Amino acid sequence: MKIKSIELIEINLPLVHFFETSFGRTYERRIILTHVRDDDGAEGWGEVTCGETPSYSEEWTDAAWAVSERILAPMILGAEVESAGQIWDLMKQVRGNRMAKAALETAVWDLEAKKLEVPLWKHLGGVNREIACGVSIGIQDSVQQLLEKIKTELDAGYQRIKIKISPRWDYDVIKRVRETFGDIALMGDANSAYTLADIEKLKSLDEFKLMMLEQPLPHDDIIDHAKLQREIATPICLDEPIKSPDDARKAIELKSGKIINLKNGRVGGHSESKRIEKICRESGMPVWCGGMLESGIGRAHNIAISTLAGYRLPGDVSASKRYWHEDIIEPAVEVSEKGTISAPESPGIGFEVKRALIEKLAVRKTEIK
Ligand code: OSB
Ligand code: MG
Repeated sequence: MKIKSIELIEINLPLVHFFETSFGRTYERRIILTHVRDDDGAEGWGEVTCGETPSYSEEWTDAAWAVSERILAPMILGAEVESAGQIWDLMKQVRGNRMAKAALETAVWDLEAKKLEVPLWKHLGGVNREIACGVSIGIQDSVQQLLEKIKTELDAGYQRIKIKISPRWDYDVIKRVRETFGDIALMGDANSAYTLADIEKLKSLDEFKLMMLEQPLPHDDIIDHAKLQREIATPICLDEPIKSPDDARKAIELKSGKIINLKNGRVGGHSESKRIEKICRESGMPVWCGGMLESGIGRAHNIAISTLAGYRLPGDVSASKRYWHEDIIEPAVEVSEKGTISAPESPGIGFEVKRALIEKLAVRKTEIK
C-alpha cells in the first residue's frame, strides 16, 4: 500500500453547549480532518483531536496544521507499507505531536479496513459489538444547571456520569449531586487542577465513593499521583500523562493510579492504543476510551477502538447530538436506552462522511501529493 495524497481540511464547528474544564471554556471547535488516498483509489478519514489552545496538551490547531502539512504528511506520502500498523513507525523521528500523528495514522487504518471490506473495529481486533457509554459534563454556571444536565443524561440511559471539577467546583457540588441522585455511577475529572498541597481536600472526597477521580495532579506527573493514591481510597484515573506504552507500564509499576483513560489522539493513534490496551489488560488495569469533543470522524474511530477487550469501563464516547446540531457523518452517532453504542457493520469507520457539509464548514484546505 502506498499513500498517494493527503488532504488537510480545517472545519469550524460550534458546540451545542459550551464545554468548561478547569482550564477554560470552549464554544466552537476548530477541527483538522485528514483524508488519505492510496494508489488503488482507496480512501480513509481521520481527525486531529487537539484543542484550540495548548491547554490540555502542547498541541493546538495551528501547530497541528503546520506539523501535519510540513513534517508528517511528507513522511507518509509515497512510502511503501504493508499495513496501517507501520504508519506510526514512519513518523518515529518526530517527537510528541501525537494528535497530529494519530489523525494521519487512523485515516490509514480506515483506508485499509475499507480496502479489506471489514469494519474497522474488527480489523483493530475488537471483540465487543456494543460499547458502554458515559458522559462528561463540564463546569456549569450554577449547580442547578448541572443537576438538570445530569438528569437529562441519566434519563437518556448513560451508564455513568463524569463531572468536571476544580477547587472552586468540587466538594459542595458533588455533595449536591449525591443528595439528588443517590448511588449513581459518578466520577470527577480535575484536569490537573490540584497539587499535593490539596491532599486534605482530595481525601475529603472519599466520602462520596466516586468510581474514580481523574487526573487530580499536574498533567505530566505520575510520581505524586502514586503518593496521593496511597492516601485516598478513591481510585485515581490517569489521563494527560499517559502518552505511550512506556508511560502506561511505568504508571502501573509505580501504582500511580488504578484506571487509565485511554485517548486515541493523546497516544498517537490506533497502533499505540492497541499496545497500551494490551499492557493494561495483561496487568489487570482497566482502561476506557476518553473523548476530546470530536466530530463524527474522531468519534467513529473512538467507537472502533473501544471494542477491544481491555476497554472495560464506560467511556466518554457519547451521541453526536450532545455536541453538534448536525454531525459531519451519516448516520449521526446514537446511543441506545441502555447507554450503549453498536459498532457499525460496514467497512472502515462504518459511517458515511458528509463531504458537501465539510466543504461548507471548511475554513482552509491543502492537499499534499
Ligand atoms: O479531560 O477528558 C478530558 C474534553 C476536552 C479536553 C479534555 C477532556 C475532555 C472531556 C470531554 O472530558 C470528553 C468528551 O465528551 O468528548
Ligand atoms: Mg480527562
